[in-house]
Amino acid sequence: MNRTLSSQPFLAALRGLTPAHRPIWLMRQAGRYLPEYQALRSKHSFIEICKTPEVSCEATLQPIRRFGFDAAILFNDILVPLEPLGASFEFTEEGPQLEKPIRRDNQVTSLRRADPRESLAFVGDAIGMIKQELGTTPLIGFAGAPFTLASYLVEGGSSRDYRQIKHLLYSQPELLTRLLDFLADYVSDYLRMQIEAGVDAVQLFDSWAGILSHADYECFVLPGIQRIFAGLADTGVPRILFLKGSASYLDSLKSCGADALSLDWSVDLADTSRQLGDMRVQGNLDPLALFGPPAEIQRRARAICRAGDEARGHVFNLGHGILPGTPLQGVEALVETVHAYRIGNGIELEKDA
Ligand code: 1CP
Repeated sequence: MNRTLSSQPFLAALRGLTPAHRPIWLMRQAGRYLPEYQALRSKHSFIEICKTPEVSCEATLQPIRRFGFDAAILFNDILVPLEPLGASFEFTEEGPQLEKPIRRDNQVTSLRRADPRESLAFVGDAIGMIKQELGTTPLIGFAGAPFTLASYLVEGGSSRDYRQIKHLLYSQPELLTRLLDFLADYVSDYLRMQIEAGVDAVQLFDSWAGILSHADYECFVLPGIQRIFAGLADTGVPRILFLKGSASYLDSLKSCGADALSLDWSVDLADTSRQLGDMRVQGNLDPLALFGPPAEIQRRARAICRAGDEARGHVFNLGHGILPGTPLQGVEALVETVHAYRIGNGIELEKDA
């Protein structure tokens, strides 16, 4: 089979064309649930994997080799690009930690305006290497969205109640806006750099923006997302937005400028696809469903594929990242089911028929 890159199922679905089969990749598909990733981690720290192009390339390819996903995602983390700004996270057992959380005016002002082409050259080098190895499988580049990045900067790490970022929003909204604007510029430069290095699609991860009221989402978050996506329109590269908790903001998200919206499991994929009209969708199996029996995974995967028939284009994914400890047989059952599903009529063909 000599298919060109643009007719690959993942890119075809994102362009609203009919793919040869339903494409699937999983958020966080490289990582701790894979024995081969654990072997890599026994030799390298997480940050070393991110910063060493050969090793990042290896981690990126591991899930493709094992499961035959329809897209690879660059192995890195949303927090690594913050280091050149002067905010370097340590990745500990308890999660990412920042020594000095950013909460004061002068801390925002003193964030450095770094050029990702120079300070994150290792990312461009990794992309070049991965593209060489991948052949016709598309590569996804990514960045954290401004609000999620700001949350990590202000909280200093993960958070249970988002107390600090909400405190900033309610007490110094203009300071939060300045921080978000700064991050939107930086993320735009960083994604453009990844596109120039060769990625075939980009995804913004806004894992934390779902904690806001509708009005605050529209006021603080949406403008930055729109600016980032509009700024990349000339590249022609498909743009995906993942927003955990997007159900509350669907009306606003129609105008966010993304080609596709990655949905969590709380929404009905068919209804949401109809509401979104021309926008393509990605999702939306609960990552914990993969811990269930294969027959139940199959049943739920088929239901999601059928719902995806309602969309202008559907890329199968989880509703959030795959969890450490996920059984490999669960992932195998999922990929097999999604690939066997036939678009439009829900009939499965016999393998090799
Ligand atoms: O110990 C280890 O090996 C590190 C574990 C790990 C891994 C494998 C971290 C630390 N990050 C990653 C990889 C990663 N993170 C990728 C790689 C590509 C892939 O296979 O998908 C991507 C895209 C991310 C994105 C990411 N990092 C997000 C957005 C998506 C999401 O899940 O919401 C977030 C919020 C992070 C922060 C982060 N980095 C690492 C951890 C443990 C966390 C989450 C901590 C928390 O809950 O706050």
